[in-house]
Amino acid sequence: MKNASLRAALAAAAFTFALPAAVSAETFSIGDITVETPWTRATPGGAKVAGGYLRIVNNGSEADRLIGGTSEVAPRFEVHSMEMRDGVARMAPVEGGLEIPAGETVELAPGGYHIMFMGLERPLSEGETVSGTLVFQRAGTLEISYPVAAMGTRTAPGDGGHSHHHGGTHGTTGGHKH
Ligand SMILES: [Cu+2]
Repeated sequence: MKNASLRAALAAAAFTFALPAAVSAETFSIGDITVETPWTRATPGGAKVAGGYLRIVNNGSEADRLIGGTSEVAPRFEVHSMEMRDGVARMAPVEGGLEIPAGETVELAPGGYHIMFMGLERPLSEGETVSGTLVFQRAGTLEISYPVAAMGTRTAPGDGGHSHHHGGTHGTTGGHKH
């Protein structure tokens, strides 16, 4: 009896931990460009910006550039770099587009390059999906969608990052001084 209930509890726990993976890791392609696991995350009410994260693979023999895009939740789309200076995270728009060298993969993730949806028209809620486009100089316009992960998520849903320690100093909006 004890065993059975323990097993039931374990099964329930396994089910709970399996849920984040249900936010499926999607892949989108156009020409030589493949975009893997786009995601964004929930925002506090009143937030004016949200970050977009994904991996861009250039399977071609020539460099391409991510030069713009759109989203259904904000009028402006920017690609930013982020670096730590004097212990403060600073973001800046990437001038001239983000280069994706031939045969290489460029990762947009919290703490580094990222997409920024500027002038957010409404908060993003965990579990919904935001659609948008990415515009590449060579490959053209690609329609993608971003599942919305929980507020404060640091790694791509489905990438197995659940066990990471989430430091208390990572604010969801603290570094965004736009
Ligand atoms: Cu930014």
